[in-house]
Amino acid sequence: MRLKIALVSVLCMLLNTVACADPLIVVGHKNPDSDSIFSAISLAHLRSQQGIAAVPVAQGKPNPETQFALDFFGLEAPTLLMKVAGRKVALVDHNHYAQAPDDIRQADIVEIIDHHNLGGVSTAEPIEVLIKPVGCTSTIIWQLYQRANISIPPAIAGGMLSAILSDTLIFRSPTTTDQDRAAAENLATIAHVNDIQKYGQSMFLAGEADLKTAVIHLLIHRDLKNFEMNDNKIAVAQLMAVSFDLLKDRKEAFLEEMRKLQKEYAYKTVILMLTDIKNEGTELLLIGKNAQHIAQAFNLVLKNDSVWIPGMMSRKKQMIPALEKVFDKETS
Ligand SMILES: [Mn+2]
Repeated sequence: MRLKIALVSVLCMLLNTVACADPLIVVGHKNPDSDSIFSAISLAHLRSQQGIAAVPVAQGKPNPETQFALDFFGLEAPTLLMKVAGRKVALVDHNHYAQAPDDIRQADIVEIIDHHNLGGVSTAEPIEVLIKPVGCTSTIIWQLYQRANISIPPAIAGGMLSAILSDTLIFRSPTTTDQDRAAAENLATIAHVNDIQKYGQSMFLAGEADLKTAVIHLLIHRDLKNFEMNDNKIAVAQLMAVSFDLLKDRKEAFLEEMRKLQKEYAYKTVILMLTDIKNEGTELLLIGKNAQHIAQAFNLVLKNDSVWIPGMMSRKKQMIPALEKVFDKETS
């Protein structure tokens, strides 16, 4: 098997055929998190092992948490690539146009592997799509490795483990499934991580090391996602921390930056979820005319542009569905 792949690559180099020269681009969402980075790395490796030339790319630099994991396991960050027109592309960890490269409509999407709601991507040809309601895209990719009976290099396994711990908040998020736990345990064994909890905590701490000092503008964009709901443009950012005070202390500065963002990009609503990992809840900061309606959707009242929602941990599973309902009744 290995020999066959090596031969194929040598042939590719000699012939330099179009198919070989134009590898599959594997890309995660904008403002990439650990899952977007490690899903791209792990899927590109899997496809390469299966004889499909593939390269992982990212639409942004790794955040401090992801960089910690890359360094810990000795992996390189994927190359930055914002333009994909004319290329063959696999989308991982997203399937919304708003989160894909800007010129994605001029690209040839050939595959989607994700764990988010279907977001309206359409294609001219039938493609491979695998979307599952699990806690992390890396869990789905782990299952693909199992099915293909292809072994995962320890470093990549460590990256995939980090993605699962990040997305599931070390299995605390309501998005966590038994499949995520099974994948994480196996990946930890491959990556020689003896204590999953301990590793996860050191990763989160590394991720929040600069919450006190980082420029507010950069912090908000660290995990900001764009959504279109009923023709309304919405931004929902999320920052989470074990040391929650580091976030709360900067609330006024966050709100000021959110007002700027709303004006600059004509958002109907800008939302920032400040999630307290230890006490399991979210301080929701809301800017927009319908901010009070959003608070009411949770039977709460907005005060000073913010509201504390106990138990709120997941943008995907808790926040976005609630917003969809509010915006269903909202005109643009
Ligand atoms: Mn993810």
